Amino acid sequence: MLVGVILLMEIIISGIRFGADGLSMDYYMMTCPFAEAIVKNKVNIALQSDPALAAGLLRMHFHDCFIEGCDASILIDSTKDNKAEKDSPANLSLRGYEFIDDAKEELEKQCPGVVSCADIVAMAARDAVFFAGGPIYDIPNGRKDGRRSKIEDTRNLPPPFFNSSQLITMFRQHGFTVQEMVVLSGAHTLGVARCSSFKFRLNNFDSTHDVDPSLDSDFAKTLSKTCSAGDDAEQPFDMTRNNFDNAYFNALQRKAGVLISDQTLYANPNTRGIVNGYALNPAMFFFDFQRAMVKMSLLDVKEGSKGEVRLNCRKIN
Ligand code: HEM
Ligand SMILES: *[C@@H]1O[C@H](CO)[C@@H](O)[C@H](O)[C@H]1NC(C)=O
Ligand SMILES: CC(=O)N[C@H]1CO[C@H](CO)[C@@H](O)[C@@H]1O
Repeated sequence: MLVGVILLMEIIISGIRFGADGLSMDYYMMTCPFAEAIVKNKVNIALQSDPALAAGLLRMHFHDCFIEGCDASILIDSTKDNKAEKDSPANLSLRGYEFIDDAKEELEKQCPGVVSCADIVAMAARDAVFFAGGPIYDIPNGRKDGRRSKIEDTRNLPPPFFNSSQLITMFRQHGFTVQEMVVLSGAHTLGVARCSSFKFRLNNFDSTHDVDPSLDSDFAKTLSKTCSAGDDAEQPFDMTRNNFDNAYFNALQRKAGVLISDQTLYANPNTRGIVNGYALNPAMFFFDFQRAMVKMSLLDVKEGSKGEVRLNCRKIN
């Protein structure tokens, strides 16, 4: 009897629709039962030798999903006839490609032609968040890999100088609420930005200010010092760059956000309350973050014949 009830619940849970019919929890249960475990294990091992990879994997998933949907288009290498997303300036600092290749290779050995690159990116981002100390959550799988990757599509990515209304508009176009935009920005609890992404805040900011007035003056000195090492010098978003925590939101309250697009969330009264909430309550940040991540992982996914399972993540079959 109990077994029957559990089975029934399993069926109901795996039957939950995500607005993406071809996707489900346990998608690989019959075809590649260890797919999730293989990715999780690989992420765990990789982060032990390179904790900064967590940020790379998380950002890669975001860039993938915001351009052409979560279809691993971000992984395609350019060819002589096609400049791919990868070669856009907005993407040059992405890291983690080798990790995805490595995971794909292992999965191809275990279950050839079954696990899509798009699912690997989504699972790796999810596992990276967890191993960095963030929330644990489940995502449905079954994303197919896309056949298009064009440099010009990267204009759908938000640039670092956007103010909160521009961010709100861009995220709304992808179906996200204001609160979801703010909580997803909390991904900047991991990783770094390079000086080229924020140096315009430090000199000749606008006609009346030399330095961005939304920036704390001591923190402005810290950023200038970072930039004295050149455009590629890295500035952590918060004091714990490899820990998934709410320190990012605390930094915004101190006017120590690295990008304009970070600090604007506190400067603008429409989003300040949300920032204050997450700064005060890390559990609420974690809860809302994982929900928004599941939503992001379903953006315009390709199902069935709309895509393929790439054999090499860098090349269309
Ligand atoms: C709200 C709009 C966003 C803007 C304008 C933005 C912009 C940026 C920029 C400019 C960088 C630094 C790139 C560099 O200088 O090398 C960066 C890094 C990063 N972004 Fe975002 N981002 C946004 C939202 C997101 C979202 C939604 C996620 C994930 C859910 C994300 C995850 C990351 C991560 C983890 C890093 C650090 C990467 C590393 O250290 O390798 N970002 N972002
Ligand atoms: C954001 O930037 C846009 C374009 O520059 C501008 O029209 C708008 O007034 C700005 N909004 C805020 C809240 O600063
Ligand atoms: C958004 C972003 O990261 N843009 C940078 C991408 O890389 C080029 C070249 O390194 C920089 O000039 C951009 O600022």
